[in-house]
Amino acid sequence: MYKTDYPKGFKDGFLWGGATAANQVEGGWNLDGKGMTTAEVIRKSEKRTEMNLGSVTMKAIEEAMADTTTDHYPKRRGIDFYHNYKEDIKLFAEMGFKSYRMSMAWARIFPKGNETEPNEEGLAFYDRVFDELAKYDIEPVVTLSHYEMPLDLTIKQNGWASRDTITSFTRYTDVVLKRYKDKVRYWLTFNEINVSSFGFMETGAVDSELTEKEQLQIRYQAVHHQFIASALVVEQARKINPNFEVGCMLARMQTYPSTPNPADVRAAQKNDDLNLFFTDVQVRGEYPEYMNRYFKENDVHISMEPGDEAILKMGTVSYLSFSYYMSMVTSAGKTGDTSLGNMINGEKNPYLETSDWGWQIDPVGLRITLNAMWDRYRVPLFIVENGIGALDKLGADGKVHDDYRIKYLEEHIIQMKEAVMDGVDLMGYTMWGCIDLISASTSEMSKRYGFIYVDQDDDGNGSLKRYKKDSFDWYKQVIEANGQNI
Ligand code: BGP
Repeated sequence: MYKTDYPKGFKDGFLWGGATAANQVEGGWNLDGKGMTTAEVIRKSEKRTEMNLGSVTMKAIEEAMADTTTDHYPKRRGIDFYHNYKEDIKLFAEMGFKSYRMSMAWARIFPKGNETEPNEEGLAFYDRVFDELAKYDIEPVVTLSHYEMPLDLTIKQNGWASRDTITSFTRYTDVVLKRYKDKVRYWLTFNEINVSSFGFMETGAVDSELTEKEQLQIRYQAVHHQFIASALVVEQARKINPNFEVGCMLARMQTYPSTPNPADVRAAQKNDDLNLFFTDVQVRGEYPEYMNRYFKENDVHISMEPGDEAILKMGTVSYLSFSYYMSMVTSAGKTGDTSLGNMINGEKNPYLETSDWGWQIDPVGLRITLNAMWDRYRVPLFIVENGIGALDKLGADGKVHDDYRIKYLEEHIIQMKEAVMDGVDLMGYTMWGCIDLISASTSEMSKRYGFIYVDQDDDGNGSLKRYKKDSFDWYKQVIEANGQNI
């Protein structure tokens, strides 16, 4: 019997909130015993693109470690959340946040990645943050690894290229899962795990001097190690606290064909499979068949150990989270005009407008993605990143009139609601960069996402004072009404 009714809006307890990552907000990069991370050797002057995510060399790392220039400062200084977290969380609470997605800097806990004992001061910092969130009933959603790892693991074992990194990671996760057992319920293992197939930022493996073929090999092997690590975390979590929810996190790139030509439709389907490969493994617990052919044709050989298959099967996630900023277009043969994108570029979609950074804005694409992912996986979905990077201007009145941001978010939330009415199980929405932070791809401050403006420019000048943007009050109303006001 089919149901004669359908949901009219977001469920009770919907996790409205915002998201950040440790390396983009915290600062305090060398305080209280913290070790250096891979995020802190990335130069501001070297723009990250699909092509150079893997371009960090060992020489560049050595230079960064010795560096006295300011080229690496943005992620080392962040917006000084390390000292401002109380003020920032208070502002989140004022907006009525139900959840706050944040990440932990692994190198605060294990500065060099392989110590036998964790760094107590690092653990104490996150205790303070979680306690502050608890004061306002804000549920933390914690990413265990968001584009960073202890730099020593890169130097000594080439990051996730080495199987040994699984042990380093699960030692860290064992400590934090136990320590925060009663403070955190929602965990995410790797931010945008698919970005590992683009290189250094996610794998922590230096592969810039390798051929393309060798890069593909090392990156997919690194991905395999992350899959195993993630599955082992799910198992650890089950034992430590059965109420834990451990999810995966994908940079979702819904791909459209450039024309109805079946060849283009097939090209788009293939692209989509390469994107969904990661969630196929983490949600379904096994490598999908179509990847066997892809690996064969691209001469990639994944080295697996006996027992790996069983680990993947046992360690499937209980929810699927993803970032959504745009959709992509692809063709089978010739490629049209290029459009810029989040980590990866595609073709221009003539029906869409773009952000100041050329990302194609596509709210309906979010609904398409939500419906398709729900159909494919049937596990609760969580949008943990969505938003618009813009060149906000602080006016003389101390305000930022960001009507374009309100428009962007409103249009996306309308589509989320449509998907929910279609029956999609959506757990929450954490808008990316709820407070202005350092951009992941440009290492700049001027690409702003927040409801809260932070006074700092690309050169690190500014008071770091926080100001509410117009979107601040708008989002507060959305949360208050549980999205029923739009
Ligand atoms: C995602 C990352 C975030 C974030 C966001 C916006 O890919 O998970 O860390 O930065 O994109 O990207 P950017 O900062 O490059 O505008």
